[in-house]
Amino acid sequence: MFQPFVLGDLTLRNRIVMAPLTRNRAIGGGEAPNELMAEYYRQRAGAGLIVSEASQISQQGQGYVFTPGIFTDEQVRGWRLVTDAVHQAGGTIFIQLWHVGRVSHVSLQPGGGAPVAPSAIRANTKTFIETGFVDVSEPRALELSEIPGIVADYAKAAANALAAGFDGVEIHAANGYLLDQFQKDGANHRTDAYGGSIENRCRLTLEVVDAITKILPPGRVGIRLSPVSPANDALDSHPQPLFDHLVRELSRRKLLYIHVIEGATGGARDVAPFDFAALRKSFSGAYMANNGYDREMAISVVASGAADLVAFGRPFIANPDLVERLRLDAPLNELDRATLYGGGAEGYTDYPALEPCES
Ligand code: 8OZ
Repeated sequence: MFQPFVLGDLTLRNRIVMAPLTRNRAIGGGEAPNELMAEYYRQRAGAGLIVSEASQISQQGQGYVFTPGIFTDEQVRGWRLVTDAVHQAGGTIFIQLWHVGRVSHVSLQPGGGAPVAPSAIRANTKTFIETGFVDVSEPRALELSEIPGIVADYAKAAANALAAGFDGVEIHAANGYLLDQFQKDGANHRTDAYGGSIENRCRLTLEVVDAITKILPPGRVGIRLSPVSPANDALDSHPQPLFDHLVRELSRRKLLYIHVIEGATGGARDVAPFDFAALRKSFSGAYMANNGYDREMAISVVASGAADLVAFGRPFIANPDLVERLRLDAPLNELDRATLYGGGAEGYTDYPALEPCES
């Protein structure tokens, strides 16, 4: 786990990944990353790979206040601060490309309009806006004619990611956001080419993959999936055949990795039966395991060959030097939940690293 790992044409310093983590620090206007964010990521460059916090590909794709975007020139310039800082520290960083779909609020949408979704079904979930936590707004179903524009927004965001200096991109197709809403029959009741059969429900995700892999080689593109997670109220009645199909199609397209949330996001690993090993078996690229791993579980999943990479989320928030702490089996700092979302440096860049040993 602590040895370099060859991922496609990249050599990572170890197999430990910093998972994407929403922190809402793009507070200076225009949802652009800033020096504070660059410092936060620089501190965590000891990870084999950093996957950035989810970053909206368009204004329509934003669902929470102060999350960074990757669709304006100002945002690209802000991300350049981050990628330069991580690269100077010897790290590797991908950006996670995000469209929230129905998990949004009118106050964040262009012209104060309704958030968009595969179907006009409101999710039973909350978001946070400037005034605090609120129910998400009633969405409207996307017109068939609007879908090519969303695919084009993903492609433009991928081109922007290259311009900002990222080593690759991760497509966020998990946690009940737009692509997962299309994938899962609990949120997708469409009767056109994007609804109904498994093939139709995976169509948008695969169109996004195909558009992005015209901008970057597939060996620089990963994807995040959460087959059985109830996050943001998107569930499927038969997740195994759905995700077996999707992963076979991703394998055909030679994507770099699948990043799999095993169980309920940030919760129970055994929330529903699912054969994750079957996904690994049908995928030609790397398997990145995520969800509730500790040191022992991570070492064992890598040693058994069940995963190539292990992503840690919350432990990376409180432990900028997480890799070093895991290597030494040193104690971990505790997470402060009050400073997770929004605010400034407190609870963001002020978690201490281990004191260097005297030698
Ligand atoms: C926590 C808060 C807001 C968004 C996800 C992007 O669950 C998120 C997210 C997590 O994937």
